Amino acid sequence: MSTFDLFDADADPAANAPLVLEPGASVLRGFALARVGTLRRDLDAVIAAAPLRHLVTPGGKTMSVAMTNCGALGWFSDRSGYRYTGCDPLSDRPWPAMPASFRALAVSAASRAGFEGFAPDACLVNRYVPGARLTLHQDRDERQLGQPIVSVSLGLPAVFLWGGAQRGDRTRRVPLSHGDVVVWGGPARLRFHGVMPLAEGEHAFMGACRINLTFRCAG
Ligand code: MD3
Ligand code: FE
Repeated sequence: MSTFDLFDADADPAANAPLVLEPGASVLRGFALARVGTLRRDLDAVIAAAPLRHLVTPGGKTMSVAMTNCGALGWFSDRSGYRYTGCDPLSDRPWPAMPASFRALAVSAASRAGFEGFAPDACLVNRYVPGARLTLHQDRDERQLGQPIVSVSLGLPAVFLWGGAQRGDRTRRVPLSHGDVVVWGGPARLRFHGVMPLAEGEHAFMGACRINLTFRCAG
C-alpha cells in the first residue's frame, strides 16, 4: 500500500474545487462543512426513529460498524444475505424519510462532481467508533449502477482504502475528514474499497465517532 498524496488539497484554500482521483471519483474537501449543524440535528432524528445496530453478515459475523438508514430503501444484512428493504426489520415500519437537508447536500455534491440529476432513494448511516472498520468490498446490491454514490464524512478522520476492479489489486489510502464529500460513479463505481480501523480520538462536534452517510439510488 502507498499513501495517496492528497495533502496538497488539504492545504488549498479553494478546498471545494473537486479533486479527481480517477475518472468518476472526486473528493470535495469540506463540501458539507457549512451544513453540519443541520445535518447533525436531522441525523439525531433519524437515529431516534431507527436506532443504529450491528448487522450480521451472511457468513455469521457481527459487523463492527453500526448502521441504520433513511429514505425509501435501506440496506440490510443478516444470515440470509445482503438486500435493500422498504421497512426497518427491527420495527417493521418504513425507514425514516430522507431529510431534505441530506438529499439537497447529496444532489449538489453529485452535480458539483459532474453527475446531474442524481436521485438518491437510500441513505445508509454508518457509525464507526475507535477500532471499527469495513473490510474490502464492492457495492453491487444496487440496481442502477449508472448512478453515482455520494459519501459524506462527519466526525473523527478515517483512512479510506481504495482498490481496483479485483479484490487482490493494490489499494491506496485516502484520508477523509469531517465535512469531506466523495462522489463515486462511472468507471469507479465497482471499485473494491474499505475503511481502516478508526483511530482513537475525540471530535469536538461529533464526539468519539465517525459517521458516514452514503447516498445511493438503489431501487
Ligand atoms: C468507492 N462505506 O457503506 S462510503 C459502504 O466510509 C461503504 O462508511 C464507507 O463503503 C464508509 O458500503 C465508504 C464511500 C464509497 C461508497 C461506495 C463506493 C466509496 C466507494 C463504491 C465504489 C468505490
Ligand atoms: Fe461500500
